[in-house]
Amino acid sequence: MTQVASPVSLTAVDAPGQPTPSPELEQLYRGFERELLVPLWTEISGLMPVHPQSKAAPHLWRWQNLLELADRAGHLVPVGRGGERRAIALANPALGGRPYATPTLWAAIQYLMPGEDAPEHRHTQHAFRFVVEGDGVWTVVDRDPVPMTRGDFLPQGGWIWHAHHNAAQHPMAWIDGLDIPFQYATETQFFEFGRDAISDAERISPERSRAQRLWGHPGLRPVSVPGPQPSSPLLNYRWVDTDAALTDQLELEDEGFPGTVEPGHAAVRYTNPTTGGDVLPTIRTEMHRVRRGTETAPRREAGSSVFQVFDGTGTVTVGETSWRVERGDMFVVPSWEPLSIRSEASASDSDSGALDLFRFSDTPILAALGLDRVSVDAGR
Ligand code: 1HN
Repeated sequence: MTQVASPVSLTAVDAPGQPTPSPELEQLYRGFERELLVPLWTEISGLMPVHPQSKAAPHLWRWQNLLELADRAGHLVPVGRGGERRAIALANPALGGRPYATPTLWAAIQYLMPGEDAPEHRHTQHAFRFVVEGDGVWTVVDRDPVPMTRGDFLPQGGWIWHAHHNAAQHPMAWIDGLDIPFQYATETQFFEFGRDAISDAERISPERSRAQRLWGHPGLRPVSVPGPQPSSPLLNYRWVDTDAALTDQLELEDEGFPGTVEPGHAAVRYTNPTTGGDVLPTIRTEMHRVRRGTETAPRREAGSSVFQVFDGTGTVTVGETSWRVERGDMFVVPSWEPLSIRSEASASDSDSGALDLFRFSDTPILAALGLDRVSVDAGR
C-alpha cells in the first residue's frame, strides 16, 4: 500500500509558550502526524483569537459593472430547468473563489429578460429578494403572485415553492440573499424541483399579493392563523411603508423625540408579524437612512453583513478601507470590522437627499446561540 502524506504538519519552534525543540519533540510531532492528531499548544491563537479575525475581506462591487455583466448574461445564457436562475454571485476575494460574499451569506444579482420564466422549485436555504431599481417581475410564492418594484423587500422562507415571471417589455435586475454558505457548512441542504410551468392565473399581476392582503396591516394579524411561524408569512414589504417609517423617525428626531439609532441615523428592521423577530431564521434585514452631513459612529458586530446602497451618495469605511458609494453598489462588512458611514453629496449630485442603505446579516444565527456582540465607537 502506498503511504498517503498526512494532512497534519507540525514543526517544533523555539517560541514563547512552545516546548523547547529537541529530537525527541520532533519524534513526538511525527507520531502526532501519523495518528492525525494536533496538539492545542501549537494552534491556540488561531483556534481562540481574542476577538473574531475574519477570513473574509472588506470588498465593494459597483452596481454598474454588475448590471452590465448581468445584461450580457441575459443575452447569452438561457434560464430554465437545471440552472434554475440567472443569478451571479459575489465571490469574496479572500474566500478562495467560492460564491460566498461572507463565510455565511450568499449575495447575487439576478436578471430576467422580458417574458422569461424562472422555474418553480424549493430549497431549505432561507432567501430574500431586494429591488434597487426597476419593476415588471412577479415572483410566485406558494402560487401567490407577488409584485416587485423599487425598494420592495421580499423574504422567502426555506422550503417554500417559488418561481419568477417577467411580465414587462424590459429586463429586470434585483439582488438575492441566501444562507447558502451557512447551510453548506452545516450540511443541512435539501432541494426539490416544482412544476415546469406556472399557471395562467399566476401570470396575472394583482396590485397586491394575497400575503399582503392577509398580513400587511401594521399591528394586525388574522385571528384564523395560530402560532408563531419560523419565517414571515408577509411576502412583500413595500417601499412606501419603509420610506414612511424612516421619514417619521427623522421628523420625530427634529421634534426632539427619540427613535433614531444615533443623531441623523434612522433605521428599521424587517420583522415577522407572527413573532416580532427577524423575518427569516438565519438572516436579519434592515434599511438605514443617514442624513446628509452625518457620519455614523464606528461600529463592530460579531457576524458578517452585506449592504446595498439604495439611494444617495457617501463614503463608507470598513476597517482600513474606504469607498465612495452610489446607488446599487454592494459591499461586505466582515465580522468585527468597524463600519462607519458618511452621507455626503457627490460633485455631480445636486440633491439634498439622505444616504439609504439596505443591509442583511447573519445575526439571527448568532443571537439564537448567544454569540451576538456589538461594540460602538471602539477605536482600533
Ligand atoms: C434561488 O432559488 C434563487 O429563487 C436565487 O431567485 C438564488 C441561488 C442558489 C440556489 C437557488 C431564486 C439562488 C437560488
